[in-house]
Amino acid sequence: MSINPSYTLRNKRVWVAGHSGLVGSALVRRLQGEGCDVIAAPRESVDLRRADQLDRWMREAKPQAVFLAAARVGGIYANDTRPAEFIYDNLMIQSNVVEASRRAGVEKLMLLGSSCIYPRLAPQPIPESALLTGPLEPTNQWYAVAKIAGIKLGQAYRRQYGCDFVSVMPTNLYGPGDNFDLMQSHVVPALIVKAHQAKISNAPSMEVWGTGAVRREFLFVDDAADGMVFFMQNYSDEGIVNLGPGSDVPIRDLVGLICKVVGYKGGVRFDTSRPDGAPRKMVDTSYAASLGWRAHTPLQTGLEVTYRWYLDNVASEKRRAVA
Ligand code: GFB
Repeated sequence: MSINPSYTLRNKRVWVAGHSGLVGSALVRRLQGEGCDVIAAPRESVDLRRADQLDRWMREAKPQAVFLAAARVGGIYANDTRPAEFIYDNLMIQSNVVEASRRAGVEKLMLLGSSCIYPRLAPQPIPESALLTGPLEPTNQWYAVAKIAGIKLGQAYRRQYGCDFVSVMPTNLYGPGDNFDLMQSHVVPALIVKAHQAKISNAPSMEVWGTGAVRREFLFVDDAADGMVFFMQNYSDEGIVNLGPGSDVPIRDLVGLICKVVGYKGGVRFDTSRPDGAPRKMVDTSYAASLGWRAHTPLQTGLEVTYRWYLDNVASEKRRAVA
């Protein structure tokens, strides 16, 4: 039985681990309508890689439900150049949060994975059953291995201890609160920065990494948060659930869309010395749909909201720092 409609977040103490990140901040926004008490672990005193610090905080905070949205994340360059951080930090965060949640008697926990857990050449769209059926994409294998271990942790704790721990796998995420640092970011925030800077400096062209031919599927982060809350309340099984909008685009078309949203009319230079990463990773969302959830936000709308957030929160900060 996959559906367990009985879990309610109302009046519960709900810990959003990673509350200030892209997904965590969207979850905090989304949970405002659920009548729960959202709690956060202070970053200064609780390093989730440290079991002792986490245990101390858990004993006082006593969360009843946990969204594990804390992770070491980044785009293709960060993943490829900082493999140790991506595997170590994520393994530690997941192991500590899962074990501390078991010890604290947490009623329900949701782990957040990623579409990069699937084999590089998985069938498209990728069904949940493709997990562990082939070699991973080399640029993010470290992160992927840690995320697969997270899924397996949740499944093992469910089997051995009867913990109600579930996992969802969103495809590439973007939205307000994203990381706009070009050396760490994913493609959407990177191209927003590049198109914006090219526009304000009247540059004849902007640089795009790779060939532009690979395809990606982008899920607006508020849709992802909505899906996470939905499955927290309505799903209780060891099988993973893909979250995505159900359509993907070549990077070349994403560039065109972002230039339109930003209002940049110059040219594009593809730097093919940069890696492309996986040729395609569009997830099969039919399982999520059969359980009653779909994403709503069209890509252009999500990009417009994200660009507005960038102008109000990142570009304006930079202008103030220069003034
Ligand atoms: O979003 P992204 O960094 O990560 O890159 P992945 C997606 C595609 O966009 C790649 C191209 O083909 C990049 O080469 N791209 C073009 C750019 N211009 C840029 C740019 O300026 N910056 C960036 N970052 N990319 C990530 C994984 O893979 O997917 C993570 O590394 C995570 O671990 C995430 O799993 C979902 O989609 O290739």
